[in-house]
Amino acid sequence: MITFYNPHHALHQGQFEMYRGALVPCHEVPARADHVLAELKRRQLGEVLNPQPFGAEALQSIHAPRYLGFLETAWGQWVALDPANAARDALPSVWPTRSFRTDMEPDNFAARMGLYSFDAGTPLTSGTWVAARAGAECALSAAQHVVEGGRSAFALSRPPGHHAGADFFGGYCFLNNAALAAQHLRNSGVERVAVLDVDYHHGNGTQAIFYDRPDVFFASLHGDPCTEYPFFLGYADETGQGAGLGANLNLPMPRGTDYAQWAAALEVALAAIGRFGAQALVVSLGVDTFAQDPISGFALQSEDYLRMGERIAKLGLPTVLVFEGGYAVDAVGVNAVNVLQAFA
Ligand code: 6XA
Ligand code: ZN
Repeated sequence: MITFYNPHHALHQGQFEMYRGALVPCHEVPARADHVLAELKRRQLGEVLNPQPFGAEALQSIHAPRYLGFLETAWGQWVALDPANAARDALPSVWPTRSFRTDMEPDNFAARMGLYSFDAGTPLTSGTWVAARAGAECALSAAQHVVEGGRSAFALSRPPGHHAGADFFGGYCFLNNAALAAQHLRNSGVERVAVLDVDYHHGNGTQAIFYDRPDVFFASLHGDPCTEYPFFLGYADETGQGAGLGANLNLPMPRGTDYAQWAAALEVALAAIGRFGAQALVVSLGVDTFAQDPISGFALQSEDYLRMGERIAKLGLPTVLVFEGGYAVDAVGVNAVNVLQAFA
């Protein structure tokens, strides 16, 4: 399996996230990707390449230009407010909820942070834009590899992407790497693409991006949003809208779900992807379903990721795998690479 690795990922290094009323050290740390890279190399799983550069059009295939413009310039604006800000990350603290307007862009920086985000757990740092853009280029490069006839490719993207929408960040995500890969496949002539999201958390950004489209099927296995982040999307009755009706499948599961239960839901998702007639697959590969994950509630064991990779490979589709969550830092490499090795 070829890997596209983001050489700039460590430039995004948040200090604190808001959690239960306190600023706590970020869970989404550079060591996560370092461990995956080390394990890939240890098992000699295949070439590791830097991504190719892609222009603004590639990002604009999914993201709103005004949002991209904000992300690119946000750090400079944050430091311009106060030079002391250079030593602290920017976190949003005010949001336009129901009854507020979102069609205009206030001048105030805090207001724009809120306009373009949905939580206070996602710090924007000095290197966020460069890291997120290179991470997106990993996903685009992996998709391009598959377009050129490769059976599969892994995007070792960091920061993750599946919570990011067309014009908002949150859930540690800024650019939706999986959506960018899926759209790149579409733009390259693949008519029907499926996204399978196996991260513990519902991929609300990916779902929202494709919700009214019949050409990209989104299937997600995740912790029940009644109790689990991101809470406000990911329910089983969300099946798509308009031309996209029937092209969205949510399979929420309770805390404590083990691999036997999880694998039964995977069968449901894979059968639906088969019926949809997908010609290529994008996997949002989060490994925060691991029993020891510090912020999640499923009970998967390291060996289960081998079974997961083997089963997804049986679909027989050209596949782009994109790294998402997983915070049991010491086990993230083994678990993610188990999926990749078994897939390959
Ligand atoms: C709340 C939890 C964010 C979850 C991020 C994640 N701060 N998403 O792993 O897949
Ligand atoms: Zn997650």
